[in-house]
Amino acid sequence: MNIAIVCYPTYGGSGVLATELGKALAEKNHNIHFITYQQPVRLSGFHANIFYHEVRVPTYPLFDYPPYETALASTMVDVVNNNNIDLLHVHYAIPHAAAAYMAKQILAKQGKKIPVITTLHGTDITLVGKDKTYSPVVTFSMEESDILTAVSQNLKEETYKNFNIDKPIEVIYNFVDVQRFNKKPIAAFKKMIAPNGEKIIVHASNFRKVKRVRDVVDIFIKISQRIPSKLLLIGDGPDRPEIEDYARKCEGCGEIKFLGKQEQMEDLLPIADLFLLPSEYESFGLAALEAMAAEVPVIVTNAGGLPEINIDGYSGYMSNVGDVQDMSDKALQILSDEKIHQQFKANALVQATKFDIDKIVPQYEALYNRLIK
Ligand code: GMT
Repeated sequence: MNIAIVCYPTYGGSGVLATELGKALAEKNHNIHFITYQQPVRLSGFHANIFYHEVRVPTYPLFDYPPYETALASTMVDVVNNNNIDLLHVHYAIPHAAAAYMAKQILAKQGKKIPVITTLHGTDITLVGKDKTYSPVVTFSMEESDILTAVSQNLKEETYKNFNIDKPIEVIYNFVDVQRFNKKPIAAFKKMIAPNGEKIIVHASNFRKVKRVRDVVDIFIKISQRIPSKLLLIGDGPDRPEIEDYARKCEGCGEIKFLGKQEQMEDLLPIADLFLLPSEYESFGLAALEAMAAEVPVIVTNAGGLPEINIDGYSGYMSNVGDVQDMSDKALQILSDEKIHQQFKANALVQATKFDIDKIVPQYEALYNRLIK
């Protein structure tokens, strides 16, 4: 099949998932055409079946806001026409689903019928999409997509709760390439971070309010008062300056390292002893799943779709949003007993395997086959 994938190229989970999906499909001999404004972060190296089409947005003095959506729809039309595309798969509804609708109409006028799949990822529904500034367009473009998928059961329910739509939503969970993430920790790297065998705690996100990164620091402070440990904060975003400031001032926070954006998560995660994701909401929590695939137990909130991927007391623990005390108690329970820690590590891997790339990608392929038939 010739498939066009539209996504955000940045470090957010939706772009990561879309890129990994495209790469996996290319391995299965499909031709994949990524359409976005920048090379996606996880798309590096050459693959004979992968093509990247950059959306250029010419500016003009009149434009205070360059019309990205128009440029994107026009690029979609161009890519479909010139590459014999069978279907458009857009990730994150805003503005991709609306742009796909526009492209579809233009192509229909030219006599070409192109099916559109929209995958909802989370904030396109729960945070941004339901805002009334965007809601009418998001509702309409979801209805007009040929197939609508959500990355968790919770996101499906949230979509029906927040939008007046009748369209069926199919749940296809996010996935992880377990084989790639389940690597032996790089000993030299571990030694550099934790020279005296300290426990390594990791958090990775885009440092937005919804991630509650300050809770990560507070949980860490409580852990480090009892067990020598280091905290690696991976990623970047609007809350980072405030968190850095907080981490500089607090007692015992000298053990916190800000690594910024990192591409090779499969090299970093295996050195971790515990992963923290105390978010206010996660439709899924791909970062936690990647940690679990690297055999790292997770402490997460019981918000959104997180209970669908983490089993409380098995692959990690879950607490109420903001309950820093509970999360640090549970972290200490895992970290202070080697036998328990090893058991949680093994369970995390078992749990991650349920979302392995080999189980999920065929679900998308089946959907595509159904659609083009
Ligand atoms: O978490 C973010 O802010 C990024 C966002 C995105 O769209 O890139 O992530 C969402 O999609 C990911 C991939 O499906 C999910 O794993 C995240 O849970 C989800 N984030 C939220 O729901 C807050």
